[in-house]
Amino acid sequence: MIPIEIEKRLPIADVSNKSARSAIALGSNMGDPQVILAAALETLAQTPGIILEGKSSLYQTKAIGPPQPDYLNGCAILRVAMLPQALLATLLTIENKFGRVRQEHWGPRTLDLDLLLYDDLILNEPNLQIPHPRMHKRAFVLVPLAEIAPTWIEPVSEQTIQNMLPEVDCSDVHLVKVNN
Ligand code: PH2
Ligand code: MG
Ligand code: MG
Repeated sequence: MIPIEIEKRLPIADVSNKSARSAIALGSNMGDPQVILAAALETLAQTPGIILEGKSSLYQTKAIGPPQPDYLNGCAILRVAMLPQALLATLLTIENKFGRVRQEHWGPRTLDLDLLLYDDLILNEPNLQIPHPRMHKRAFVLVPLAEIAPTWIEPVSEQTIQNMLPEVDCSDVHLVKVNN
């Protein structure tokens, strides 16, 4: 199904020819997170219909949720020739390829890929909300995203990422690996 917001903006016949810019968050706190996030980015870059346009540094972050190891978090900017639901399905397939087993809510995971932004789209579907509904509260998302997309306007708050950053506590977000 073509999301109604996109349908309104584009004649249907054009949709498959258009590309969109999307921001995603990456996280891992099981196995070797640095190896897993590097491999996940490489997998995304190799996926048909996805161009990896940017990747942030990686940060060690204190886990939010039940007690569990620290996370390694980062963000990436993708140029995608797919609609949001297809992109979500692609991200879930990559998570599964890295052995993601859905267990505890907010519990530890080998790889988590969250869709944050898709152009200036606002989408509310049962399985997919864009912008990600909690991104504005999460320093582990805003710190890496501000590195690679500081002026992107989050369409619900209509604030740029760099303006959202001072509203969150960044004291538990520590640079581990500088983007290269
Ligand atoms: N992801 C979660 C739950 N808690 N905490 C941090 N620091 N980083 C995450 O990526 C994270 C989390 C569920 O997706
Ligand atoms: Mg997540
Ligand atoms: Mg997720």
